[in-house]
Amino acid sequence: MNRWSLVALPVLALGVAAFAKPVAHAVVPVTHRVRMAQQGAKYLFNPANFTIKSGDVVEFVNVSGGPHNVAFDKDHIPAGAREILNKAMARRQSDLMGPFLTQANEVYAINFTGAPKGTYSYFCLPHRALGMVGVITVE
Ligand SMILES: [Cu+2]
Repeated sequence: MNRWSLVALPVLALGVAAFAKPVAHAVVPVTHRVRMAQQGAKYLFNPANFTIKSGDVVEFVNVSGGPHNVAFDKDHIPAGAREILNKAMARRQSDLMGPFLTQANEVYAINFTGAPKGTYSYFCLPHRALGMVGVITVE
C-alpha cells in the first residue's frame, strides 16, 4: 500500500458512505382485524379480501353468528405456505384448519412471518357454503 492509498482509501470510503442510499429499515409488522359476522342470512369475513405483508398478523374476531373458524384451502395457497401456516395456527383441528371460535369477541391470530408471497384462499368451515370465504394476498 503506497502513501497515496493511505489517504485516498479513507476519503473514498467516506464518500461512498455519504452517498450510499440509506439501508432499508425493517418493516414494522401490521396487525389486520377481520370481523367474522352474520348479517341477516349472510355470513361473512369483513374484510374478506385484503393485502398484507409477510410478517403481518391477521386477527380474526368472532363478532356474531358463530361458531366460526379459519381454514385455508391447501390447493389455493402458495407453494411452501402449508407448513408455515400449520405452525402459525394455534389449536388446529387438522391440516390448515383452525379451531371453532365460540366465545363472543374471541380472537384468533395468525402470524404470517415467513409466509411466501401469493394468494391464500380461506374459509369458515361451518359457513363456507353460505359464502363465508375470502382471499388474503401476501405481497
Ligand atoms: Cu362462520
